[in-house]
Amino acid sequence: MSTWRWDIFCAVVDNYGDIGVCLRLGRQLAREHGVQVRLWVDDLASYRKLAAGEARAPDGLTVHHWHADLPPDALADVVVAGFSCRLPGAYLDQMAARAPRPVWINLEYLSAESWVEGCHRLPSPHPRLPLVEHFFYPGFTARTGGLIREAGLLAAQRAFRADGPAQARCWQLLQTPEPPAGALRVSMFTYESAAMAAQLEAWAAGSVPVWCGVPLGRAWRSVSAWLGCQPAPGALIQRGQLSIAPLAFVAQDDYDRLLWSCDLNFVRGEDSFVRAQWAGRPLLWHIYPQEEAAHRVKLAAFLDRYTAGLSAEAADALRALHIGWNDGALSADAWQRFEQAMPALRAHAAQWCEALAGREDLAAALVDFAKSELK
Ligand code: TRH
Repeated sequence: MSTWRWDIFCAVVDNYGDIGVCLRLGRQLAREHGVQVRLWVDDLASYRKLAAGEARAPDGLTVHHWHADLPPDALADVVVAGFSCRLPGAYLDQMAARAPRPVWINLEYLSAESWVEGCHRLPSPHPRLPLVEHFFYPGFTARTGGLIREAGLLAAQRAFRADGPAQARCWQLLQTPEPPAGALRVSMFTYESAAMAAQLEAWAAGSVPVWCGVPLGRAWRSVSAWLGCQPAPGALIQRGQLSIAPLAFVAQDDYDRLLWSCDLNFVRGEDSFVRAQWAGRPLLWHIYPQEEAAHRVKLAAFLDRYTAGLSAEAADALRALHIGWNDGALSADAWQRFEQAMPALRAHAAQWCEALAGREDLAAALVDFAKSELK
């Protein structure tokens, strides 16, 4: 469908997840489905941060600054509103005047909650214009839109894990020495957390060496408050059994490689949370906090799905660490229990990843849906 044109709109609310998801999707549509994609983002700086180091966008993808007067033309066959952002009125008018009318998709936030299946692909007519928007939900089951997963992702991961020089390049880009041999490797990409100090203390006082790599940013603020200093990338700070490495922020593909290199990944938001699942290793999800604690329901729904098939001890340990982290109050034995469950959690994470990889990915599901609407 190389003659197809897609417009993806991305309004950056905060942080990097909005552009992270839209960019990944745009890239994959261009690379694997041969469609022409224009990605309209209202904050180009956030795009540049994630794309840094990449030679260029793949053929078929162009990235544009979305501001009040743009885009000038509604030419696309398929229009995706990232995270259901509001499309400009003039653009909607042009969509309505176009024949045939474009397929209009509101790409929603990822949730493991079961109601998502009932809302996935639901149409909603525009109140004024002859247009229909469709709600499209990413998710974990066959009755949702699936997750972003590029072709060859798991093969690339296996190749990387067997490739010493590629691993060395990755540490170089992260501006840190390779972690000490034998240490448990943890990446820490969370928000600020009241639980951070208890977590770091548990590692420092533990029985095994732990290396914790922390990308500069929000998690780093909590880590540096605990350390009482502000070291730059390249430093390795020792506290008991714990070594802490500040990491440079790298391009998305290199962040994937960091996740592949670690035994345990602390992640957040939406995109890093999904990428940690593709890494096939244990993870801790620091969910994006929402009004009226709505995120707790979302977290519980994910934990219910994710823990199916785990032993009761491993499931309880996983839950305790997640709830402690997200509530900002880690119980005294939360880490020890998690650590004991690590072998079971590791085997489970690999199985979870394989099982998810057997489902249709989000880009393919979007293309199938658009085809069925355009026919
Ligand atoms: O940054 P996030 O917290 O993003 C979001 C936004 O807050 C958004 O408003 C909210 O709706 C959403 O979460 C749920 O977390 P996320 O989604 O994990 O996005 C981070 C992106 O940053 C992801 O694409 C990976 C990328 N990244 C890099 O490219 N390089 C890096 O070095 C690191 C640490 C991350």
